Amino acid sequence: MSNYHIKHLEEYYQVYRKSVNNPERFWEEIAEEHFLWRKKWDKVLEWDFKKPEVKWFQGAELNISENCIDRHLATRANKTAILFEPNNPDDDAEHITYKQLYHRVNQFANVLKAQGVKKGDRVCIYVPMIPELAIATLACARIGAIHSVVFAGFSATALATRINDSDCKIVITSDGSYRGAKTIDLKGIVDEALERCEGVETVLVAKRIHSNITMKVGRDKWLQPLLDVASNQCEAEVMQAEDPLFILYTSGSTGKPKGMVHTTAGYMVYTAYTFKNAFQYRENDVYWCTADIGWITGHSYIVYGPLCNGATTVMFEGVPSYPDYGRFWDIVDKHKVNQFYTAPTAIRALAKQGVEMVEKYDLSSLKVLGSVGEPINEEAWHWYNENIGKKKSPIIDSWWQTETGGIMITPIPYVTPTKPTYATLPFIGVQPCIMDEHGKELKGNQVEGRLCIKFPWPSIARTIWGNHQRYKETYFSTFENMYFTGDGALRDEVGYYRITGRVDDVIIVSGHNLGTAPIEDAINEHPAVAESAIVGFPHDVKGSALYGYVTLKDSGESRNQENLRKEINQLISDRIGPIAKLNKIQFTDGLPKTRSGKIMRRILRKIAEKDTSNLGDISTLLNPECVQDIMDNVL
Ligand code: 7RM
Repeated sequence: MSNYHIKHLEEYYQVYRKSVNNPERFWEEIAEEHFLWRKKWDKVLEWDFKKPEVKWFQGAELNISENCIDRHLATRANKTAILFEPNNPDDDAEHITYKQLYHRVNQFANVLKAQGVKKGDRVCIYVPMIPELAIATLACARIGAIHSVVFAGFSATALATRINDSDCKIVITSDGSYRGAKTIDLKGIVDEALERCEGVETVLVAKRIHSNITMKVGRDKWLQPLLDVASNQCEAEVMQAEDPLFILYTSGSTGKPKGMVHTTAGYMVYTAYTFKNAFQYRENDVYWCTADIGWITGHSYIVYGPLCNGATTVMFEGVPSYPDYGRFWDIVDKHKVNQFYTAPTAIRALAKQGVEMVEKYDLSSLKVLGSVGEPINEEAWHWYNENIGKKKSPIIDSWWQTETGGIMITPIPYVTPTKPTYATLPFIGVQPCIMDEHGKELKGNQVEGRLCIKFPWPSIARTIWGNHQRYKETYFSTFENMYFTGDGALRDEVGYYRITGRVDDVIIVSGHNLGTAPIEDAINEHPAVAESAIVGFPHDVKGSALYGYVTLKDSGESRNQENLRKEINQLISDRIGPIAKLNKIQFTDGLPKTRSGKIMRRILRKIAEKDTSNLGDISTLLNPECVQDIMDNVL
């Protein structure tokens, strides 16, 4: 039996038990059979959550770019590695084969070397979703430079903070980017950011929109002419298993962003293994994850996981609404996509458009649907299942984090029976547990509390760049000897996990612990409602009371708002109980969201508490403009 590809539920349980009973033996087998090593490890695992310290495959030597590319050349040279779908649907898609990717990554790696980039240097990549983005990350990996990809929708301030925190000397960017009907002046944003970044010596600029930009002499260089003269052969740097591969910033609930550090071998083994199984990828499948490579989802499941498996991975430059809301389905139809991975926020936005936008397209190629990023509400789950999967494609509601590097709790499609809004079972090798507020583990089924992980998995982030103390405090100090996720979860009667949302989203009303997610689910069942977010605000009697922000499918909804409020509270009362009824319901045109689509409850909470003196930096939001409007209409 090959443990690498799980095909039945019994097999899942059997392999899971093996992975927990003897993790070292288990991961060693996976690592040995499916990857290319320059030298094997001396020790599989060394760990201590108290320090905290985790080391996988110590002593091993490898290069992840060889695993993503070179290793496939013998059998897959002419297979499409990256299928690039441009913003404009009238432009041709680009099929980059493994052979071409090999040459382009090597050229890019040689350009970086020529610019003086060395092993261990940090390289900031601020590039939109064009092939150069994936190629730049792989080129860094090839020469052992640590990439720090910053999502190309972030502001100059956010970019500058990230460049300075990890002390990058070089920035890779483009003249601009396309976003639906708009263009964005990326280079202008870089110029503004660099006024605050003294350490940056070089900026490499890819040409995308052919705009008229200024190039600072001595600092800025066009990328293409350098690539044109670079050799397409570049020997891969030999890396130690625990050498950092990349830094990726994730925003904390307070303070400056945390630069999560992922290392080479463990990250590679885990993302590759989860990709294969969580998506049931087969050799000729076309896989598409709609995330941006600027997020961990893109790092692990557009670039590294798929390419390590020799997969065809779609990279989409545009947005779901351009030229119209049928774009995702148009792409699925056009490229015969087999696995489709997206976020609940996108599903809800598309569901709002009605099924006409879906019905125009042939979606019969789809075999697996994925969801990630936040809890998927019932309503969205069913819409996805019925209209996109036609009740034939299992939905994998996959829970994980920037910090975990790879998928942690997920159904395995065609293996684990799904249940709406449940991430279901831990992935192989993952040992979750549920803790109460006092630090006691809640054993058995039908329990609810805080989600922790007891034992290291290969792709756990090793530290926060430049601040190991903060890493320790954030993840290893709340519960002894455990990794604390910051999320709440429940385990049902059969052992399935449901993520109830960030623990800071738990609101205590008259002594009852209420998670925001189930209340939002109930509200979203109302046919007029598009999205909702619940926060707490101080209340004389109840301690906290509930404040709901609701957006309607038809924002011009002429119905009486008072009636709508009653209907919404009736629904909550029916689904959860009268205790969860909302004291205040504010209708709004938009909810503040992060660029990756997570609702910023922190801001909504402050507004509901009427404490708007310090909302924090809202410039990195997707839609900062809605904040003022919400404040103006607060109840
Ligand atoms: C992959 C990613 C992590 C946080 C995490 C959760 C939430 C992610 C799910 C989910 C419920 C899911 N990384 N989250 N996936 N909540 N169900 N399937 O999103 O670092 O950007 O965010 O996202 O709160 O802690 S992330």
